[in-house]
Amino acid sequence: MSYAEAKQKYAALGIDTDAAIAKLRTVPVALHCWQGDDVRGFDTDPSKPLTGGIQTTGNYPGRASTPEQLMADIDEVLKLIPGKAKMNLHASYAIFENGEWADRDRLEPKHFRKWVEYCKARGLGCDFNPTFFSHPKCDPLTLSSTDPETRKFWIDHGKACIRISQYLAEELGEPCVMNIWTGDGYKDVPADRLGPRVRYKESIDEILTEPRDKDKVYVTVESKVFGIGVESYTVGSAEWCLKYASGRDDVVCLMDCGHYHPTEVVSDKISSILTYDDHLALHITRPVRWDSDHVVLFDDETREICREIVRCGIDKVFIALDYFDASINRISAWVNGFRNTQKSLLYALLQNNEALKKLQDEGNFTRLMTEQERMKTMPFGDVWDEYCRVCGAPDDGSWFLESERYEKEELSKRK
Ligand code: RNT
Ligand code: ZN
Repeated sequence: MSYAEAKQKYAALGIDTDAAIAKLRTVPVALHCWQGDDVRGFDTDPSKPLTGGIQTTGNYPGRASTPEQLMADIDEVLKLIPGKAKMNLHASYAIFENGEWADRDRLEPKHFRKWVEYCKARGLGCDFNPTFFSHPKCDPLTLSSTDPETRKFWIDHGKACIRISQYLAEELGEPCVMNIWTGDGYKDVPADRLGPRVRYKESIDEILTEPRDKDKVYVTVESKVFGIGVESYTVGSAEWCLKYASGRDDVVCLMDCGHYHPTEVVSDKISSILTYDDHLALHITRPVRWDSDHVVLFDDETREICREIVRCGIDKVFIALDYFDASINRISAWVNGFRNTQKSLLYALLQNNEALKKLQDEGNFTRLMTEQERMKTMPFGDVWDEYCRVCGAPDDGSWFLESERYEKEELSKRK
């Protein structure tokens, strides 16, 4: 009943709520496997600290420490979220069988066979990330290292990851976004900023000589402003990545909300890139004062990002989540962030964009402000509830009970 009323109210503004719901159900949002285990992965000593300038804080009990636990946790998340998810894996989540182990430059598709089985059984596509951190060969530079052997190791890792991405795309029948991010940089004022950036370019050029179907594997480069321990200089800066992607037709820019100066916002950058490019990739996260990777909320900036995604072309943007909070129940962290992203996308699909754009173009800014404010108290919650219902997902009032049950029966038993 309340949905029928909400539907009418939106229809009076020319907005089709059923169409918005149907559209959102087709838009993939990549679910990052690394929220479940504090970015530890399975291929190196999990007791070693995370490197590459990123850090998780908190020691909430229940962290997944085996592939089986991580997969079980993701299953729990999938039960509690509406919409179309796809997996997002890091190379460090390789699953070795029969006592075998391979270093990052030797990773093969078979090390992701179990993930392929997992995704197939759940109808999920999968994105992929080479892991250029938390490894003894981070010197701390990787692709921009001065040491040719170190550079070669990481180039070979990148190439191996292209082969794995191709395998994931082929097996799962959905394109794979392969994102290159490194924490390469310096703690203190460098004497040579150009050298590492030139080497970075040469290394990524070399990685991209690896054959792939370019309509199946989309390579992205993710920029950053600084990391912990690399505060003064980041090789893959915003300008570097923008220029790199614009210099090639087979590389897409990836923007992470936490990778800019504190008053910069990603929402304003989306249209600049899509003025020139067919595609753009995002890591949706929430920076609190810095690149803190907090759980995504249904907040102003997330809504504005989603409004821009919808206005510029929702099918042009590869949407992925990227946060890791170890201070709260990790399943709830995952579910809240995914649901809030979905909520923001649905909210964005329910704007009367055409009418608002017309007001802007006519220069009627008084009315534009008034109409934009009016949209904020439309009965959005009823449409969201309906969306969850048609997706077969629990509503906002009930998913947490199931998450609590899982915590009690499963997570609390983990060492
Ligand atoms: C780090 C980047 C990067 C990572 C993941 C784990 O600052 O945001 O995307 O968070 O690859
Ligand atoms: Zn990121």
